[in-house]
Amino acid sequence: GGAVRPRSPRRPRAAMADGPAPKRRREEEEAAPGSGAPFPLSSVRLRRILRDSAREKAAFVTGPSGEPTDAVLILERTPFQEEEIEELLRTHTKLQLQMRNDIYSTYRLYPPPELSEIKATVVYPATEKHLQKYLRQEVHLIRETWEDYKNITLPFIQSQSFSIQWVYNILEKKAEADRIIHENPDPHNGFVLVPDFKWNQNQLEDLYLIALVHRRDVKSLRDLTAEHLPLLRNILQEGKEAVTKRFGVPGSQLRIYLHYQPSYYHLHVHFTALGYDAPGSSAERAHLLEDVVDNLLLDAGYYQKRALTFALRADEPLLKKFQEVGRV
Ligand code: M7G
Repeated sequence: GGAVRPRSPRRPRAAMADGPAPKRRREEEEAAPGSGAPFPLSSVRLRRILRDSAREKAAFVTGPSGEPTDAVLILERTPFQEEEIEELLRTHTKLQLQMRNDIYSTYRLYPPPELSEIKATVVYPATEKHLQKYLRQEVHLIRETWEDYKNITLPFIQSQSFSIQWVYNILEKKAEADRIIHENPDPHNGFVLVPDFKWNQNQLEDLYLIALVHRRDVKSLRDLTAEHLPLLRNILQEGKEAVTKRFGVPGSQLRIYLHYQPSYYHLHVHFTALGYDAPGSSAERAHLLEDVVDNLLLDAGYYQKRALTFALRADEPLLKKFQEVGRV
């Protein structure tokens, strides 16, 4: 399809765009992981809106599906920092009245460039699965028993899941090495704590970090047994300490949890600010690490016994597999 024109330049949107134009191919190759060259944003063309989210204030763009130049671009406004507000009031370039009624009035306020930062996340080259991930769709709840996991989910994730090369790059210090907040180098019970790429580290309101375990044999919550308790306790204790030390946020203001299902099948733990309504912190996806530890103490095989609930998008192939056997 042709390019979709933004419906309103001020509203957040989600879109698809063409990948970089072919004449920029050399530049793209130079923009390979680790090269440091910026993504050639000006040669991207808007193709389709994937998601238009007021909450995340995000835009998504990509090239023609199936082509090697596919890209997903996420644009989002970041929260105000307190000290920026005075600066904004002093230096705004224009204030345009929209409406006035009694004691109420609304304006359009135009900030100077240094106060109008937009966080841009690029996935390039993006796979079809990335497009699906960012496409807003109807969702359905699945109640997955252990049998379902073994017979349906596990074979599926083994054939389909996202590459976790980016995780190995962090663990091997080939990427984001300068961003590491804390590391426990033990190959069995150690982990690396880094800022999640959803967080720009400008303000603590949307603090988001991720702990990636060194061992590579744990795919998700489903694999956890009492054997993993020392690892999980290290993440909980050292992770909290490191965040408090670096960012001054106490453990009592952190939401520390795992996703089930995750997008990436290498065990990792999310650390988000308690006051931040982080995407994926909903009841059908987030499992508090402290609860996970308690459950494993009660029963070493807890996560190989109980059913787990999660949501799947309408056109995800895994949903089809559950539908085929009458589980949805
Ligand atoms: P998840 O629960 O597997 O999937 O979490 P989700 O993305 O659907 O939540 C993976 C987490 O890793 C997410 O919070 C991502 O934002 C984060 N993440 C993904 N990638 C590809 C990167 C990356 O390259 N660097 C960093 N620092 N974080 C990432």
